[in-house]
Amino acid sequence: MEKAKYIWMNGEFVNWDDAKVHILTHTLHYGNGVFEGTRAYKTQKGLAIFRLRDHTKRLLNSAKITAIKTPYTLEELEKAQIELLRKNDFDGNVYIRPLIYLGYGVMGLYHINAPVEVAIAAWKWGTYLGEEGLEKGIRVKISSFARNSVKSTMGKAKAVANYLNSQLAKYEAIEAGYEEALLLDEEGFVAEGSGECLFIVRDGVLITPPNDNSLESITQDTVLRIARDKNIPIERRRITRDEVYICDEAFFTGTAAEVTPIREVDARVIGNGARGPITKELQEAYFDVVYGRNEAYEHMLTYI
Ligand code: PPE
Repeated sequence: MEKAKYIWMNGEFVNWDDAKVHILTHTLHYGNGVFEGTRAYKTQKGLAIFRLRDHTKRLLNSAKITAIKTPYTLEELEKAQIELLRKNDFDGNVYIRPLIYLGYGVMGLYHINAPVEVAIAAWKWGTYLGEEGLEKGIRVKISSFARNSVKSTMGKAKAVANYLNSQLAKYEAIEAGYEEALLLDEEGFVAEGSGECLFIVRDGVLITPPNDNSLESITQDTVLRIARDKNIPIERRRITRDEVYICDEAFFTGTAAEVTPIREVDARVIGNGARGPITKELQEAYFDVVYGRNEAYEHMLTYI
């Protein structure tokens, strides 16, 4: 990964190489921490953070869900992210990673007396599933892991602990020669990718599952808004594995993955095995939005 100059830690800008933690950091042992992933794009008017408020709100909500008291307000965290990008003086697109975690000083599961720490890093991060994937589509495997049960882990939180499951699903898919995993829920309905939400297209209708068992994805929401503006019919309902096999088009959405077409699932070719026409239209429209080329969506951008 490409280093940047500074990382924001608890209100201060620290040199990248000095942004360290103690080995008895509570989160390292027990996994209670929450994070965000936000992108900033180099627009014609300079670097702009996409949907900063929504990401920062979700960060604070995640902390609320996992019973962590964040010592900073929404406004303070937004300001910290903006200042971090200004200070680092990036010359390209950036990925921002705020992390709220429990620090050093208390051991044992009862976490409430552990110090709450906040750090924000940002670095230049290119395409998540490859430049070629964005254009030609990726190959996906239905995971042998079910998405975390809503009865035990809380999927509305972008919680560190939830990502053990995602990590193992991703690992399994890659070891099997695929590029990404698609997780079903415990009943067998599509939940989400290891770090993305799923859309399919059937007979011109755009279909994506409700967020019962997936992260409340900001990219999914953006794509749905774009589709509504384009009068593309939308269905929000559960999808089964076999329905994914026989759909006309499929794609993943996520901050990191952006809009990534899927060309194959479990050795079944999707549509004609390339990026489908509706996928292409939505992908291009998404890039127009994040790069500030669509005035109607400019309110979603925070210029640095
Ligand atoms: N589901 C999961 C499990 C998830 O992690 C993400 C984001 C999404 C859906 C899409 O959410 P949104 O970014 O709001 O559209 N995954 C992040 C993690 C990437 C990583 O490997 O780290 C991301 O895209 O930033």
